[in-house]
Amino acid sequence: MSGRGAWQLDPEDAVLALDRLRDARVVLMPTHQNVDADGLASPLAVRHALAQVGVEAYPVITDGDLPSNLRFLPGIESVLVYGQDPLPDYDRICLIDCADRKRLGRFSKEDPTRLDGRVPIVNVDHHVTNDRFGVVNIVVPDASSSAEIVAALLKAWGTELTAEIAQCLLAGIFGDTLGLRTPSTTPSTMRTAADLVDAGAALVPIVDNLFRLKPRSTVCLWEHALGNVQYAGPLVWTELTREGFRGCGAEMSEAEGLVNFLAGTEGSRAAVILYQDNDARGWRVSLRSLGEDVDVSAIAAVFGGGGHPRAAGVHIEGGPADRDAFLARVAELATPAIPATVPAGDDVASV
Ligand SMILES: [Mn+2]
Repeated sequence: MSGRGAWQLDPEDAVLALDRLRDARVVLMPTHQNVDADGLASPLAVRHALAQVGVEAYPVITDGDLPSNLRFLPGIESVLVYGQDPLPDYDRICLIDCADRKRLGRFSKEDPTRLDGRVPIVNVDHHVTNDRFGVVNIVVPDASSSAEIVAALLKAWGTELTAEIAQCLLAGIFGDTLGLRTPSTTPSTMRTAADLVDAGAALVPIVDNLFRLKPRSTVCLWEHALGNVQYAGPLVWTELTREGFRGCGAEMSEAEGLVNFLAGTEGSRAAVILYQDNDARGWRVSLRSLGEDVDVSAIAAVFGGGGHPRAAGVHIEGGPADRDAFLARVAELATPAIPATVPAGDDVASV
């Protein structure tokens, strides 16, 4: 395999991961906060695969409810919702698509020792900021999605690629690549997608549920968000308040496509959406870069966040003044550096 974005799974890592999971009684697969298609469909695919070798595995939603647009995924009835469903007695953790094991919603917040390594963690991810916290780490930043990595992993495991598994994996790939449209989409992403369709994945439910169908509450939420759009230097930004969500009867996942919509705004360099926390003590922030010259994962890292160069996230604490200071700093960081033109011999103090 060669060409842009070519990567290969380390076969030894694949074997190690299977060894670590196959001898488990029960594998728990907590998903990242505000779970998306890749974050849920990839663990679901692994659940189906482990069932073939007689191992039980359960994906867990770690904050909020099951997003309604992901209910079409095969096996969704096995997904546990933290705080609603009792957790099974597990002896292995498999984190997929989780760059940061400390940000797993209430699962990590209510008992951080769950992720201190006492229960061995298998870590599968494609975020460049993943700090390889597992006993086995399969981290491939060049992969478009965790689902693309899992597709390679299951091939290495000799898993039978059923229609259910194919549907989960294609949903994950489509979710993260916006339907094979992002710069992270490579020829091999497309080949994997084609293989999944060959194996029985159905395109229409994926496109309908991830991109086309929306409840009226989503239109209401977008109206609210677009009505508050502001421009600050190189930034286009908006804020979604608790009242906005409540007034529209909308859930968090209904805002997902908004930041990508704003990221197409000509004349800006980065798009920012602030989602007010439920306790109003801060904001979850989504960042998107409009061009290759702005690395939003580097900007997010300044504030303790992370992600990909073109799409990143961070959490900020405080009130409106902290929010404004944050936006001013992000605007500064997204502004192209002006080459130094200070004439030789000039006094620094006069600059
Ligand atoms: Mn992902």
